[in-house]
Amino acid sequence: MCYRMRDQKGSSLILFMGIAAALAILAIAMVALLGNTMHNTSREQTRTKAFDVAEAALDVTMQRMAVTWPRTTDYTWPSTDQATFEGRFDTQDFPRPASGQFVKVWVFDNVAGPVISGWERTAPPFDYNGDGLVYVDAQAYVGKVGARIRAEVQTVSFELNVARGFAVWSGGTITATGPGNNPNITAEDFAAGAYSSVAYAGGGFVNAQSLSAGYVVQQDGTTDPSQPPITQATIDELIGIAKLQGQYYSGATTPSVQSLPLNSYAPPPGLVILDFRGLGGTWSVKIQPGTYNMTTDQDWSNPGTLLVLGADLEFGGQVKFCGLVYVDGNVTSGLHGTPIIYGALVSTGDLYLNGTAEIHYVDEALQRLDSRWQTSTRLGSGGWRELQPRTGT
Ligand SMILES: [Ca+2]
Repeated sequence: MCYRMRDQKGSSLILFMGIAAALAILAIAMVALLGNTMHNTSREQTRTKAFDVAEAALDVTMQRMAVTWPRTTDYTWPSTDQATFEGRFDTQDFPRPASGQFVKVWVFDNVAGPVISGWERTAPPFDYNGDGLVYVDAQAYVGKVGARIRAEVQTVSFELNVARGFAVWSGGTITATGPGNNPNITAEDFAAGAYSSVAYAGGGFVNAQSLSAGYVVQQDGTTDPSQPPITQATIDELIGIAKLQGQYYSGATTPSVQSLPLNSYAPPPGLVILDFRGLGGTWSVKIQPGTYNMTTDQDWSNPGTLLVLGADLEFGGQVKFCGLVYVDGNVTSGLHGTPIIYGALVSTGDLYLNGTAEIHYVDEALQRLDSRWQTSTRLGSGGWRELQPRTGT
């Protein structure tokens, strides 16, 4: 009896030890598995953080390039911008890598070009071919874990959509006068498109001996000639662009407008808006006698736009301008005024050409205005993809 009890106790002990051993092995395995899982989760969280930083860097770069597209120079973040950006990610949650940069951005063109010393690619770090498309690589390292994104970035341009075919448009009367003076309106490039130039005057023509009768007929037949060639909505949008570019003058800045060095605003951006609306009184912008070459003669590859709102414009000097002149008021050219415009002249009021004015309708110049001002950037059709991050950068 005693032996049988001892045997039973012995068997129970062995069974217990076996179970305990199995449990211990299971516990060790569980701890190892848990540790591994936690490690992987932690690494994945860090990778997500690195990706978020790289994505934020791409967003900031696209915003910066919306204001300043890298046309001709290397694209880099100013050191202050870099410091500000990095300061938004505290070092506790986003530990910095032991070596290399926390975040870095590369820009390179979609074509090969001249190799730039010290640059890792054969494609120049700006829009070398000028097609409004570049690649942006954004990389971030959080601790030892990195993430890198490559995006195709394109410019988005504002389309001016000037109604084509108007060399001169006036909401009032067009007076072209003065013996010995030869105000004339000519069409420069019939061959470039289906548009012929016309002069339209809502109030009719007065003594317009040097205007061909054929010019008063709208040629393309698709646009109502009684409507200004540029809409108010477009003007409002242009004001927004001019403000962004520091080329909008109004209110407190108007005293300086009279002496505005019009010949100094070489394109780009080629946009100046003088706005006198709502100021009370009668305003007139006079271009003083003198020579103002606002464009290279007959070079309409870089046209500009001059808008005068709520004031008259008087050409008192010899002015050469390529692009669109729009005046919400009257336009006069005095005895000494010899405006030469390659593009179009629009006046909501009367147009009085006395000096030796020449208005040359250039359709190509107006076409080019449609891609003149970049308003933003967007991802190109190639979108973005994730790449293997590079160490030691
Ligand atoms: Ca390009």
